[in-house]
Amino acid sequence: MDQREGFFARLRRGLSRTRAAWAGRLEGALAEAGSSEDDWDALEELLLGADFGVHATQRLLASVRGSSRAGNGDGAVLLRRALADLLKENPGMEGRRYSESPWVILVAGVNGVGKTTTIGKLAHRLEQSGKKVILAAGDTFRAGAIEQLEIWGGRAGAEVIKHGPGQDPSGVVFDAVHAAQKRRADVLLIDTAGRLHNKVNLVEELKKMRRVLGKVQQRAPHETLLVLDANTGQNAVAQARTFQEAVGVSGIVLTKLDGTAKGGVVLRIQQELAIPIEYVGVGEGIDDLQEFDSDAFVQAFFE
Ligand SMILES: Nc1nc2c(ncn2[C@@H]2O[C@H](COP(=O)(O)OP(=O)(O)OP(=O)(O)O)[C@@H](O)[C@H]2O)c(=O)[nH]1
Ligand SMILES: [Mg+2]
Repeated sequence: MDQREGFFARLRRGLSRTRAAWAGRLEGALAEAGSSEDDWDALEELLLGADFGVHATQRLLASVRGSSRAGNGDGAVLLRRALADLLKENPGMEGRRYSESPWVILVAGVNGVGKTTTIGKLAHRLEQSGKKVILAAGDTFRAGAIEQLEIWGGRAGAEVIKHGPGQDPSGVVFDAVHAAQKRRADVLLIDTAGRLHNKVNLVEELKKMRRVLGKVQQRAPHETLLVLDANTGQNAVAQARTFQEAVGVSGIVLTKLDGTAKGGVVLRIQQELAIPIEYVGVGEGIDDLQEFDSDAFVQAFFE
């Protein structure tokens, strides 16, 4: 694969399963829609099938039906426009990042969703744009987690601050902020443990990390990114609610879009949670993370 394959091409490839499963059928249903109530029901079924969720599906349908009644053009164009409009309702941070240094980003999520991989990809992107990045090995729980982060640090060219396995993650965070301050790093990315079985402890640990961060650097963490696996649908929404209540979430990273045929989950998550999607993961490679761009998403979904 060409390493310099463009961002859009990667996104398009990441969405290929979704596109193959739904784009043609949606456009087909839209070409019919309007003649009877059954046609709209068929469209609704398709949107639910692509994992847009009930709330977003109703809003999309209302918008398309409204414009269609007003005679505002063909259904497929109306759906794209409605999708793009809804996706813009919760814009991400975009240009508002990195105004303080170190800019501290806490990365959370249940196990296996792609936290460590996302940190590696993000560190690479930042290093490529000339930022100095430090990684904190805050997952001291899972065997091999520290080594995994070190491998990513090596690939991205970012130093890793670590303690031993089983040590208190808040201690790692404390040291990592000091190291980032001393070395004048631009960004500190904090990896955390994501174990499913004792959620209470996980959440308590995250709360403690946040408290420690706030003490050693005002306003830190500047972002708390929650990583969600695009394949988990409704469960992802439930996970986000838990984390949102416990530690606050500034943005979502939606990973493994390339592994799902239900890319509608992007809109569902953004609508049901009212939390911006900041990044999407479209593969396992170091270049397979993108800032979420709603227009590019809509285009890649259909074309
Ligand atoms: N296809 C695909 N795989 C991904 C993506 N992001 C992560 N993965 C894979 O998902 C698996 C788990 O990734 P990790 O980064 O280890 O996940 P984690 O959340 O850190 O897991 P724990 O540390 O065990 O909680 C790995 O095999 C990754 O390569 C993505 O966008 N697409
Ligand atoms: Mg991990």
